Amino acid sequence: MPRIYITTPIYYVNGDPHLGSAYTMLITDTLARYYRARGWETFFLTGTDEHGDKIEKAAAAAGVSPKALTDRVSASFRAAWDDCDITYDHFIRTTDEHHIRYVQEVLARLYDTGDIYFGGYQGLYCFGCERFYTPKELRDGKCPDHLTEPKMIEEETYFFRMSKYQERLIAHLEAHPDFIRPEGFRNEVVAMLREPIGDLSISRPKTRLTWGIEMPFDNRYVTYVWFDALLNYISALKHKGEDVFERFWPEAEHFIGKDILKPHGVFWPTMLMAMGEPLYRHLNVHGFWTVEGQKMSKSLGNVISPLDMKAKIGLDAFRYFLLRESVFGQDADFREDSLHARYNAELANNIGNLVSRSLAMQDRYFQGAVQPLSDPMPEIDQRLVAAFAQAAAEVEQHVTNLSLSRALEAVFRATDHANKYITETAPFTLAKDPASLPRVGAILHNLLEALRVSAQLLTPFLPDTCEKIFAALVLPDERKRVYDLPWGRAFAPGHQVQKPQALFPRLP
Ligand code: ME8
Repeated sequence: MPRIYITTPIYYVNGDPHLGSAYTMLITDTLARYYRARGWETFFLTGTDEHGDKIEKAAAAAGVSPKALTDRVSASFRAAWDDCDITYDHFIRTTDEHHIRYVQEVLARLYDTGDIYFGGYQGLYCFGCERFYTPKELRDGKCPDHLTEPKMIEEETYFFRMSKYQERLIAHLEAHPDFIRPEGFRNEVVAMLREPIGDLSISRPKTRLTWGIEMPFDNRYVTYVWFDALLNYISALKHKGEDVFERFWPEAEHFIGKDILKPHGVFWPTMLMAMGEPLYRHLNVHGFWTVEGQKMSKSLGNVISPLDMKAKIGLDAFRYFLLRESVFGQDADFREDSLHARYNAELANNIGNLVSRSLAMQDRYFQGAVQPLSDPMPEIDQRLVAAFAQAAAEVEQHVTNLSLSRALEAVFRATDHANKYITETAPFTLAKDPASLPRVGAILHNLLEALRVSAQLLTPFLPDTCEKIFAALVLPDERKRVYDLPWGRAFAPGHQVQKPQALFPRLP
């Protein structure tokens, strides 16, 4: 059985879940649902990143201990993802005992092998990013992400001998051209590797920061938050058991936003090399969302909350919009008018309308009882079957390439075709003549099949909606999951389907 290990970044607990983190969660949740439904062994990990200066400062500002802050915010992240029906298999916190032990074990091991050593350091540090910047990486002397001037810091520190693995990483990228995807981000990492990457400072003196994992060989220092955080991808699996780790590593598909490319594209693979572990399969990097053309920020008051969106338009509509509107790897803009337009045109008029018209006619003309198909099928019916077969093939291809919007587009082309089939075959006119009722029954049977296949293809994207469609079709669980069930085999004549409920009421 094929296996996949899907991960999200672990989020800092100095903020709340928002459109950006929700987007990463929705992409990964959709993929986890997709692969699980197709019988892959799937492990889906998310969690919270809780150490470091940023968190210590946020706790001080809130007048609480770091532990109290992290407990509260981590729980609120978890609750938000639960409310969004994110089907993660494990939620890791970097303050979990098992994670701390694992980080210390790795540190001790690399210290013994000589890949961690003590030295002096001077550099420009951005506290927002929790990392040092080279002058070249700055824009007008400022951190390009936070637009603040980094601080010059001079201290003694433990280093991770990252430079030792630079050549091996370059060779790996050459041998695995899609290791980091899409290509633009791979090229960015390749460019970083053209310069000497140097060694990585991985400790912070307790005189400056206490909220971190203590270095096992020197209690005057805590561990740099990125060295700690990246290890979550392995500590979580080990926590579940050595067998789980053996099964899922290195089947990792990491998903991140473009802001954290360097830690994942340079620090993490070199750490894995030093640890003697195989590298992850892919680093999948998505773009950033803006809101009505502007960067999302608390001060602008334009932060979009996934739970507000759930209350406003429903979870599936929010999921649909984020997945349909963006191209993986590119930036996207969240606009109320696009959301409104897509909701009405695609959810209400296309799929919503197809479901309600088909089931309403089935109820009106046959009291919900399924009728036989035409044998042989007329050309127009065969074309409908072909449209859905094509959608199924395209979904598979696009999901594999992470083109989730194109996968959705492919299904919606088929449902659009089904709506046109209703107009062209006009069952509502035929039904006026009792002699035509067998043809009406066959047309409606085709439409029920169209609904079944649509729901099957859309389940990972619109889980709640598809559950409602399956419920109305009264299909047993095992038949929902058979992807190669031939057209016409799902519903025996006489099978009772139910009346529709409005899936996506039109927005005014
Ligand atoms: O970086 N558009 O955590 P973080 C799209 N703790 N995605 C966005 C976004 C936006 N406008 N804003 C944030 C960290 N994201 C570290 C990660 S992993 C070992 C440690 C998403 O809370 C996107 O996935 O700052 C981005 O990479 C992540 O949130 C950053 O989350």
